[in-house]
Amino acid sequence: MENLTNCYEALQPAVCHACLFAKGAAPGRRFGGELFPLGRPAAQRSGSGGLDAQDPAPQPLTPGSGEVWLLTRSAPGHWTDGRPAAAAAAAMPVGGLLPLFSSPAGGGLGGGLGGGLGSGGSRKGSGPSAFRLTEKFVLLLVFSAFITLCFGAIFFLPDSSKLLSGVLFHSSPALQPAADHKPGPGARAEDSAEGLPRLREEGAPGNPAAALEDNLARIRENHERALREAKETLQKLPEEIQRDILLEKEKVAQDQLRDKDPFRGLPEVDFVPPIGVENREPADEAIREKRAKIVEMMKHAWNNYKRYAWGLNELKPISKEGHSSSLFGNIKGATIVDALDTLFIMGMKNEFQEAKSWIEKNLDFNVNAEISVFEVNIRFVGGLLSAYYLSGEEIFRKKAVELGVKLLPAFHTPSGIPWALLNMKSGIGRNWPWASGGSSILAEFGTLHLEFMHLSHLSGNPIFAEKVMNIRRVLNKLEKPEGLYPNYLNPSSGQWGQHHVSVGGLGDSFYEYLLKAWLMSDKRDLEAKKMYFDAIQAIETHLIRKSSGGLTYIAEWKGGLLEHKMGHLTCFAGGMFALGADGAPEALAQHYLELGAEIARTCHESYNRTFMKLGPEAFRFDGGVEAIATRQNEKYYILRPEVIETYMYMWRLTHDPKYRKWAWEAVEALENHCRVKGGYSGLRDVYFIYETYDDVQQSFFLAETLKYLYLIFSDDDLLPLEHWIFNTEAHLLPILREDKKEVEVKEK
Ligand code: DMJ
Repeated sequence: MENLTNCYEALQPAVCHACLFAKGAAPGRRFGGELFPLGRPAAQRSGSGGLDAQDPAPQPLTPGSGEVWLLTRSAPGHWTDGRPAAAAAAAMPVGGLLPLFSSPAGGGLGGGLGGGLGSGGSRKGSGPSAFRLTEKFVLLLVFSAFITLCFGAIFFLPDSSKLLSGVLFHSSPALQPAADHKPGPGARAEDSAEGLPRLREEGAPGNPAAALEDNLARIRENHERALREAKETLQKLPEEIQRDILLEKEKVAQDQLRDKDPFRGLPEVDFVPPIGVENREPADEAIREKRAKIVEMMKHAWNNYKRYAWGLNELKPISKEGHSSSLFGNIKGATIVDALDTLFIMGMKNEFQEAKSWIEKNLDFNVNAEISVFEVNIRFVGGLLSAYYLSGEEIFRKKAVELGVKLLPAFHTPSGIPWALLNMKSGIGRNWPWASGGSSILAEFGTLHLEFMHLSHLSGNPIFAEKVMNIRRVLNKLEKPEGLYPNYLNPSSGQWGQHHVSVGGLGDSFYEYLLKAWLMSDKRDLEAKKMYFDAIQAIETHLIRKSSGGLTYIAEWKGGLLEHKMGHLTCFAGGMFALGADGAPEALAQHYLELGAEIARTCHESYNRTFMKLGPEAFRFDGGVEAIATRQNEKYYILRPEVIETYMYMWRLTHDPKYRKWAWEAVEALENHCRVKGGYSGLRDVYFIYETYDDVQQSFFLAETLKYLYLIFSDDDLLPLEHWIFNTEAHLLPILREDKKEVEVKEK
């Protein structure tokens, strides 16, 4: 505030108008005789020009908004409205150049001219005589600076040689070769405007007056463009400049990978054969048969996909054709990539080879379409990494890294929290339009960590790890309401959006990845461990409740109020609590294992209380019901894995036979209600006596549901949990040992 006062005293109102409304200035505070913000009241006093009827009312500065609001004359008799200075400046053809020279405090000469000179605005009411000597001096200074700049630009702009010859030395512009105006490869759209005066020049041979006019037009255009560009650069924050540098770096990395030699840019690695992939038959015959049944289900799903939708993303088992989801833009083959590791561990060698050769020939990421960063990461990057770690086939490593590089532009946000959606070709990202005030989603940006750490490990390039570690940094700096993580985080401000918390949709796999980051690091990532245990402690305090019928459930938290609803997605948490129990403080280890068992029981009840014996998308614990969906739009089942996933962890960690029993109930229900001639379909209503199909065989049915079922009916030495973690799409990633790295990265 002291600075503002000094500024005022030195320069007086004309110049200090902008100072008055700069960041932090108290609205309505008097400085000398001037009362008016640079908004409508001042302009109305002007008497000349004034506001057009259609002009929106200028907005006064709100305390702490940090924006400078200007009322600036853009053309005779017309006023720009009270937009932030930057926006208003951009709209000004001539006067608009002035704010370029504004002081960092947001005031300066642009504001001074806008409010004092251009308008006569607030000044005119007091008459020209009101200009003091100092003011006049300053205005003179500003004017002469502006004129000097215009003149100087003639000499320093890129085309100044032509200008000098055309204007000062009167040589004929028509003699200039037109070819030098071809836009280069890096030319931007606006550069094409450059071609315009050139054409005009060519149309005016032998007409010096027209040529002169054309040249002047060109000077004007060049001048304005140069100033626009300079203004853009000056307005960039240091972080933005830093981001541009990073973008350039990533482009170089991308170009390297696009090179003819597909393995260029990747270091050689010694592939270490994976642990626990020998596929021994279970000793118990009944279990063996059950396991064989799961393989038969996988064959039914795969063969129908192959027959009716090969190469497309998913299968429509009723219509018997391909299904494309916008989540993958026009990347193709989601089912192929998602199914790879399931095919491998089930010993479906031929199918695995078919999938591999399709990937070699057809999997293409150079697509001009918007994809979901989260979905592409968990299914495609995860699927390719897993296939590499199981088979050692280089094509999977190469494709995974290539795709990882394509996802990097999603992180070009002021905070480094990635966008949800990304155009793979342009590298332009954005967020889901429905997400709280342009926020990114916790479960999306929080579910990149495992894959990105492995991408750095396999590419020898730390950039992937840096991106996800930065996400963690941002999260750790933020205050958490009641220790909880809201589902929404704005990537521009780096602040939380709505305070909604969920262990189901929008939140779920963020918590899963904290735990697994710790486990995958061979328990060295203690920061992840702490974040995980702190988070679940807060969840237990604020979200976990017991119904009157004795069912433990995880509610959703909306700004302190509980919605007593649990999603099918939330059911993965039973497995998560049990898996993490081991790392909890001793007194709590048993507690977390029991909590996992309780969630498994509740989710089993949600299946058991339906007609189809398959669980609804969400179930409630209010209005007199427990573990039952009450809304029609929550009664569907789309072949989701989460309940079976929890059975798998509970079986592995407790060997309580009920988990195999429950898993088998699910198999029977899938066979009775979801299996159709053309594959497996989701159901629209699990409480209804007839099947109403949604006609989609989700790729995660092959990646997750069938894989977890297969593991439940296998011995524990198939993919032991001490050596592998599953990403959120059930893709396998090896634990990165400190002593014995799974893969030795060797310098080329
Ligand atoms: C899968 O794609 C993943 O498990 C994800 O984390 C959540 N949703 C689906 C399955 O329901």
